[in-house]
Amino acid sequence: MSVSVEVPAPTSNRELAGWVKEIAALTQPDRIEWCDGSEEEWTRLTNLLVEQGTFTRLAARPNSFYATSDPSDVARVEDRTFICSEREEDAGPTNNWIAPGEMRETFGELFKGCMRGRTMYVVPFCMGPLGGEISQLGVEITDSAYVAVSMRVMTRMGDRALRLIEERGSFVKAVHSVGAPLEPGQEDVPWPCSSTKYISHFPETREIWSYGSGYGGNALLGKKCYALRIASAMARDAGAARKAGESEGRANEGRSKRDHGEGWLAEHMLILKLTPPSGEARYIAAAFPSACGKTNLAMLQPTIPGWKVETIGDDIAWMRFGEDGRLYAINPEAGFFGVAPGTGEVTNANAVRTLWGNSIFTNVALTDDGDVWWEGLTKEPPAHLTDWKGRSWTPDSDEPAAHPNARFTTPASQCPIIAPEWQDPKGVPISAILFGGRRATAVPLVTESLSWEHGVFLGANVASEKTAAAEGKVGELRHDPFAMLPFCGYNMGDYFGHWLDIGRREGAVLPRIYYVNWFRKNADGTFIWPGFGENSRVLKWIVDRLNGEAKAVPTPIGLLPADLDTEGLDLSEEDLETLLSVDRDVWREEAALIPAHFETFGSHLPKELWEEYNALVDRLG
Ligand code: GTP
Ligand code: SPV
Ligand code: MN
Repeated sequence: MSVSVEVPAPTSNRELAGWVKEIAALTQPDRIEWCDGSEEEWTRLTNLLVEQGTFTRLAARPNSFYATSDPSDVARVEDRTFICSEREEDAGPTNNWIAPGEMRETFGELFKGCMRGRTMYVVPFCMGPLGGEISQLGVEITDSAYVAVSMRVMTRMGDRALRLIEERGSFVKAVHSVGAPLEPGQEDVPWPCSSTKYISHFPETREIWSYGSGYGGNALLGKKCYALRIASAMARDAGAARKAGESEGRANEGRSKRDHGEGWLAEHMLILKLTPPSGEARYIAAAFPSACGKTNLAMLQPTIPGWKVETIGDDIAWMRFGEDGRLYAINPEAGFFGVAPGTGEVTNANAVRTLWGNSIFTNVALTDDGDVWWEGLTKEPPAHLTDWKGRSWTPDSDEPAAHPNARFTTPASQCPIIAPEWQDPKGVPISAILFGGRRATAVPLVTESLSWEHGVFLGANVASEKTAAAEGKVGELRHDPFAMLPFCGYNMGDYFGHWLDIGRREGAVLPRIYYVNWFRKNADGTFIWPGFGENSRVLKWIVDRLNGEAKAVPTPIGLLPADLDTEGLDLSEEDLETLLSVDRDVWREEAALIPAHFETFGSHLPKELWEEYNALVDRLG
């Protein structure tokens, strides 16, 4: 750690040193601190956050802290998130776009002096195991100690990442400010932020600039901003460079040589390891939109005897082809930034056990004896709480005690079922990919795709009811292709094409693709499928299919289970029938929604997806 605006940067990477100097000149912080990732630093910064009133130390959990945000800063701000590609067309119809020149001009003004009165933290980090071939490096400059300590949980942060940056030379530049400069003598607030917000990405120069928010997805820039938006563009460019004979086009400045091998995938996916009672372990990746069950599935406790699930990752997967033609996935993160409400002994005991200490809790409720609570943690709420807005709360209160998007930040290594190979730099070979979302109607419990192309078609048509993970109206149905709608760093039509290209790779041994839906509802609005641990029945069917041991029935939309294991399940015949059948009339209506969705991508939509659409319409008759 070194403190001062004057001291030379503790790095031999001149580009990094120069950039830090440049950002400091622009933002004018009182101090600069280079984060080393040490225990000492964590203790000092968490103490500082307690002193400042951002953190409350939890009496009931070692080395753990409670924070509440400004009530206006609780989720990702999708309408303030921008892809600043040179050409608007490259951002595509699903992203907000601002021309990079214009955005830089705005930031030149906005960031001028924005760190006055604050400390600027320089946070070197590595996404993925340190030194791994698939891993990537970055540096986040931030004026928030909350962000610096959170990055230590969520990424491999500090000296070792800095040494790798010096070895490799290249890194992604990420600048973050809460946008709340302090005048001399002005007192700080526990959660500084600004009503002006920009979460901006420059895919061509691999830069991220974020202003005005302290919330995870807006401020921990290694996560969604880098590991999905920037990384998806890197992954596409790698394939594009290959296609262009590795010579021209996008092979320019700011890109590492490693980008020019072969296309890869940066996805909003959990990774789990599933071991049958007898037999070979399989690795499965699954993409569901935000707050639709990734963390829960990643940590699932099977209800069927003898089956074992272990966790590799709960939110993001990077996948590359191995020499054997299989797709190998790593979890680029080191921690879980999980939805608290609904996480309890019954639904996700493994997450609850992960949270024993060394964790940060944001926008949950505080108990009178210095612990945390949220809806669903226990069946009965405590008699008295302090809610996330700091108000006295009892079970009679009108509002929930925790914000619906309250989150925990916790080290992945603490998960009792973390797979021993979760940090293997080579990654794990993926056998199946699942897509899914929240659908009260129409969509069966599980459908197997007919081919890779059909699987891509299913991914392109993911639709889900909106959740509290982003600002906006909860419950509205929206298309969320591949669960990547808010996270794709380039034209989503081209992204579909990239997935099709992956399938055409010579010698590829591709995962099979499935579509799942845990959220089918009865007329009275209750979930039909019990979900959570019972989802292991669906995973079992999938693995049995991969092994050629389970039967499927062909339907117009794909293959449905003929022999799902329902032993001991408390579900009526009628409900099972609803979950495992296809209503042609309903599906004709579903199919009728596809053309308008596809047309938004214009000429960027691969023709193969129109062919899949036509084939579906034919099969529906
Ligand atoms: P992000 O971190 O936002 O990407 O979310 P996620 O996809 O990891 O979602 P998570 O697993 O945290 O689940 C979000 C909410 O869905 C929680 O309140 C869960 O209790 C609920 N949920 C998860 N799995 C199931 C399920 O199988 N059935 C039902 N009914 N609810 C579920
Ligand atoms: C999500 O919203 O998908 C999350 C939380 O996983 S955030 O990091 O805020 O994006
Ligand atoms: Mn997520």
